[in-house]
Amino acid sequence: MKVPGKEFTPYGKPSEYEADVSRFPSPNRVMRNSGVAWTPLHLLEGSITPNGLHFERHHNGVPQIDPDQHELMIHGLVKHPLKFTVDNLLRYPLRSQICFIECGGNSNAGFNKQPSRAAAGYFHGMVSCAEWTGIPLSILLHEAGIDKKAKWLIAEGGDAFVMNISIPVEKAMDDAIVALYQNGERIRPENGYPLRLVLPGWEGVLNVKWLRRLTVSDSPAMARNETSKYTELLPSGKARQFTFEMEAKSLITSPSSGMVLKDGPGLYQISGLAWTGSGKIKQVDVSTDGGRSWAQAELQGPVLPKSLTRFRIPWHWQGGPSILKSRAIDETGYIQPEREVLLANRGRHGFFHYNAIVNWEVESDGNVNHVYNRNEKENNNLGLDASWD
Ligand SMILES: Nc1nc2c(c(=O)[nH]1)N[C@H]1C(S)=C(S)[C@@H](COP(=O)(O)O)O[C@H]1N2
Ligand SMILES: [Mo]
Repeated sequence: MKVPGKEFTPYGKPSEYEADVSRFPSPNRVMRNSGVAWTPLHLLEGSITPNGLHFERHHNGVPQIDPDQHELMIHGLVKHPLKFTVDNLLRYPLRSQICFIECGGNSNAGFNKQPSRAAAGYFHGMVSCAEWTGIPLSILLHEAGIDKKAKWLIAEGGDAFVMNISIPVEKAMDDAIVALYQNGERIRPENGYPLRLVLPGWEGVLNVKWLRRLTVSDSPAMARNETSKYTELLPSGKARQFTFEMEAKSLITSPSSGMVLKDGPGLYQISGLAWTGSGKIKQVDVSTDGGRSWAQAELQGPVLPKSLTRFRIPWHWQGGPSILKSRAIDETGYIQPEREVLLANRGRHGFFHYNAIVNWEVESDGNVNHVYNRNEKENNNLGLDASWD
């Protein structure tokens, strides 16, 4: 460079050459403001999601909330109903926690009969990881003095959907946060500005954005998003409900679907993400021969509970066709299942909590594609098209 560079900027942006690194808004939305925008996991490294790329899932758009007008109310089965402005809340002791948020509908294209042609992030990118800073909800509940009969909290958002959902009091008293900051700056409007609930390790839908009300109750609300949606219909005809914790999952982000190994045979690095709502990831195994043999990947430390954990392993690609898989094991001993095992247990009407092992096939010409296991019998030809909801 022989000439002076550009001026200072008040708020930095990625290089103009990185314009393709963007969220992917869901197509085929029935309503313009209801849907998702996926995080481009395949275009990112490390384990923290930049704020502008955190996935978005809204049921009726992003409300514009003036923080000076916003209030949070805690009432119901409490001794002292309380109301807080954002300024009131900022005087409380803050706590930061890095954790992932994952939509229960993440990866549910895996229920489809045909493998998804989408890039890894535009198929599995309803998960992101950030450092959330806010007030432990237990502090506010102690101040309100919750009744012994209290079992549930009904959390309500200030969006036009007026999202409401029930949260067990134990989780609220354990590690729930009323978050104000996301990766050091105030939460982005898309992710809940000025306030959201963060329930580390629990299903995305419980992390109520634009939080305005917590009603302490002895029973759940039986709201739309815990009855008709975010429950999983099983082959028995019964549905699982209140499936809060996200089970262990992993995904190779590079190389992954849609990429091309342009340089031909030789040494590559396999890199991916693993996470579990149960605590820490203990081990990630990687196979390059469709699951016949496995090797243990290196986990990037520090391995944090309920957070995205980066794993990496070198791979010498011989040039022939090869099927890459990753398999997460968490500290409870839970092992990420193969797709046929998940489908045998859960059927294909469930839509939510799809966490099966993912296969990427590297073809001889270096093209990478999503495939299902060769031996898998498509014995359940229901032909469902999974949705993000
Ligand atoms: N108020 C409100 N909160 C909400 C939602 C919503 O539509 N309205 N969507 C929920 C769902 S389904 C998910 S997966 C997460 C997504 O959080 P994010 O958009 O910050 O990634 O927010 C949850 N909280
Ligand atoms: Mo969700």
